[in-house]
Amino acid sequence: MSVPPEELSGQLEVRQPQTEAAGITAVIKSVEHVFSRTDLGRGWTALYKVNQTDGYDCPSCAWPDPDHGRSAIAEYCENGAKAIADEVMTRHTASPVLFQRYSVADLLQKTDHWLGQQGRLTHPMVLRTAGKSAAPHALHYEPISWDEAFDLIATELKALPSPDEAIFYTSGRTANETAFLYQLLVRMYGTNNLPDCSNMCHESTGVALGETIGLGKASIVYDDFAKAEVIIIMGQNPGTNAPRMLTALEEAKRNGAQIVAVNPLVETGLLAFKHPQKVRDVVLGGQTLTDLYLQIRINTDLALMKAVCKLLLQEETKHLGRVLDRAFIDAHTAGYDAFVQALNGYELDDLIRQTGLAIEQVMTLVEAIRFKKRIIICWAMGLTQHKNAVETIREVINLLLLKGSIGIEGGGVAPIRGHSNVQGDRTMGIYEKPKPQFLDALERVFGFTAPRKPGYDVVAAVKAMHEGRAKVFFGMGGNFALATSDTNYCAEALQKCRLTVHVSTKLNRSHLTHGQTALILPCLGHSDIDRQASGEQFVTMENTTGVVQMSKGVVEPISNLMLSEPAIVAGIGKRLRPNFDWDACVSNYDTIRDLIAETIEGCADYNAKVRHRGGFYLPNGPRKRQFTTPDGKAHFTVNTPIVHTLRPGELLLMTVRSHDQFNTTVYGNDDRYRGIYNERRVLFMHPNDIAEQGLRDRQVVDLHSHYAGTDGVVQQRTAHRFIVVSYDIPRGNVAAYFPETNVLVPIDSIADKSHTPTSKSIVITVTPSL
Ligand SMILES: Nc1nc2c(c(=O)[nH]1)N[C@H]1C(S)=C(S)[C@@H](COP(=O)(O)OP(=O)(O)OC[C@H]3O[C@@H](n4cnc5c(=O)[nH]c(N)nc54)[C@H](O)[C@@H]3O)O[C@H]1N2
Ligand SMILES: Nc1nc2c(c(=O)[nH]1)N[C@H]1C(S)=C(S)[C@@H](COP(=O)(O)OP(=O)(O)OC[C@H]3O[C@@H](n4cnc5c(=O)[nH]c(N)nc54)[C@H](O)[C@@H]3O)O[C@H]1N2
Ligand SMILES: [Mo]
Repeated sequence: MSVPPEELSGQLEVRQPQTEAAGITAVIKSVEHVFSRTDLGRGWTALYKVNQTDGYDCPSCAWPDPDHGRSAIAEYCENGAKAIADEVMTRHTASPVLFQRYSVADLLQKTDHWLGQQGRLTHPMVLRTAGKSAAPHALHYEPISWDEAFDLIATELKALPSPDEAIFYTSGRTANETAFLYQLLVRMYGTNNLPDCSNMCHESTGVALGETIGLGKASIVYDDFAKAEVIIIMGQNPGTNAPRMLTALEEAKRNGAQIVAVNPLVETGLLAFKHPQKVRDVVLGGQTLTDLYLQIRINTDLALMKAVCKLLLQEETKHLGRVLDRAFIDAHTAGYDAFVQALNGYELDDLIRQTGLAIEQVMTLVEAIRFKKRIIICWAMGLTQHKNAVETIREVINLLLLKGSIGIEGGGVAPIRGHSNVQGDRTMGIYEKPKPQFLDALERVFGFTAPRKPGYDVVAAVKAMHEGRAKVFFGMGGNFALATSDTNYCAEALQKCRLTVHVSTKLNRSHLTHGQTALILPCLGHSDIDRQASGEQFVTMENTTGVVQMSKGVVEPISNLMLSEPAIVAGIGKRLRPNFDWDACVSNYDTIRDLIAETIEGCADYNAKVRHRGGFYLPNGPRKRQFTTPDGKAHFTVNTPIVHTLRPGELLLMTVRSHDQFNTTVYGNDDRYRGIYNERRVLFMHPNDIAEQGLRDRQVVDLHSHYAGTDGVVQQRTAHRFIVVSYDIPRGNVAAYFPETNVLVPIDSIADKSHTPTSKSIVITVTPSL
């Protein structure tokens, strides 16, 4: 068994969804979370220093810190506090005693919540299955020394017939220094097999923005929120996943901005916000945030964008020169005529019907932006994880280009990143398809021949392991087995490896779906003090708006056997490529930063610039209307909506995060804002769909996906035991939490071009559970 146990708590409680986010409850919850898991001194130190200029980067999301004036209390939110509590907790440790007590098979029976609750990993551990009895209950992880662990990894890597048979995954908490050193080692070894969590996250954004404006990052800075006239938030749940964004939205609102939400669910954080640090809000009630809530059907955002563009073109004929920015279109863009021509081929009614919205609602949005230019569009996983995600995001760009809203104050594109340093990891070269210029720079600075063949992304990596084309898996953080699609297939893939290695802070299911030999290597987290030969070190991270700044741990590591991530990379590097001075890099991270400065564009004087209070902004062409496409223009594109025609009994499922989780780390079983308590195995469903399916509210059901493989044979995948909850969601659409539902997403069901698993549109059927 590799999927999490499919059991119900038996204690589900459903209340009314909340109508206001944050507030004093959030403050209490956050403090509770930290102090229930650690001692007072550690807890305060950790909370007090998060996101301060002399502190460390919150391990939760990638939301930027204000450029001026950080809150004196602390720049953290409830969910940041949970992430911190999870990292600084001292009550328990996942030490060798735990592994002695529980076999791998025992641990597999536990829930992910339980695994996480065991606390920080303290010792390097090894599992050797060769020659052991096949009985899974006999298999235990045992302690191993760091030297032996490094030797083992180097020996296995050297023994591979080709470096392309090894896979080096990265999750998004890894700092720039680690990321740079790690990709260097991997490329010196000879492969570009560097898949990362971006492949499952904002890859569609990167592809779409790369094609249209030349840079796959946000074009706005923090202060633009306060200057915007309209902010459109599509497919994102900031109240849960980027709570500090609500502060920026509140400020925008106070300055007169209109806020529009586009989401199949009415998410609490988008409705109203009580600022926990403002007495007025706490006493009098919070700010209403959203002026217009468009409760759209799943994956019809492209149709909505098209309808809006069509209406804007009509408005322009009525108000000549006032709606579109002709000067910008003429000077800075290409492809306008083809775009308009294709748009003329669509009927407005057809487009709007797909979305499930009323024409009046769409018209309200058009009226909100008709004469405005300072428009920001934000988005996250609700747009990126569909088959046509790249085209949907390109259509968002079409709208902004019509309005001339990119590269101006208070306007632009704002994809909201997930993991705290996922953006920095890419800047540092964690990418399976590196640009030739990047590899040229590596060769110039380091004097070796870099591999030029593109490597595997996440989905390609899983298939390569499953088909025996890759034999070693190395994970720099993350929880690969549970985060990827098709959980069982992915677990089988890992189990076919000769060696699986995980550099981790916490025990997770990927450690339990292991290769023939497996290693767990415990590393320091963001909050831990990192001491090396030259003294205490800091690292650097990049946030959503492209600001790079320092992060320095503040609490004493709970085990002296943990190593920093750079030290782990160097330990392997010394054995694999001994002619490079890995020790110099580890003894003082300034050495790594000097190498970053020499290699990476925009990072000159890195060591000096990151020492400035608040860090520095990386170069960003689109922000200055310098589009870094081959012809220097921003591109209009022609995109086609997908019409989901569901057969009787079929539903379209999106997999979302609860308020009590960080990706695969489950902090608790509540989802307070949506009114769900004590249970994660729930299926949100429209009351009429419940009736139509012959079900009743709270009935226990199994979910099935049906997918024709490349051979045309339809395969059924099942996730068992979910409780139907009647909810305000469009007809035909359902929602459930990830990762429990990943088992339903077939490995081949991916977005065009970006290859992101289609985690937000899975056709399923539902049957009563036996
Ligand atoms: N506390 C906490 N913070 C996190 C994370 C976490 O797990 N916990 N994860 C981090 C990571 S890695 C990421 S990537 C981000 C994720 O942040 P989000 O993208 O906000 O996360 P999801 O829960 O996947 O929510 C997607 C939202 O899109 C909506 N949606 C789904 N399908 C569609 C659609 O077709 N159209 C539209 N318009 N909306 C749709 C859903 O209703 C939901 O509100 O958060 C980061 N921050
Ligand atoms: N169905 C479905 N699937 C999804 C998604 C979805 O919306 N729906 N979202 C996708 C997205 S957006 C993402 S980003 C991926 C996430 O995929 P991953 O990044 O692979 O998963 P996480 O759950 O964030 O990883 C958690 C583990 O990271 C380790 N860890 C935590 N902090 C550190 C650290 O500082 N250093 C190291 N070395 N390890 C650390 C801990 O051991 C912990 O168990 O999942 C994707 N999968
Ligand atoms: Mo993500």
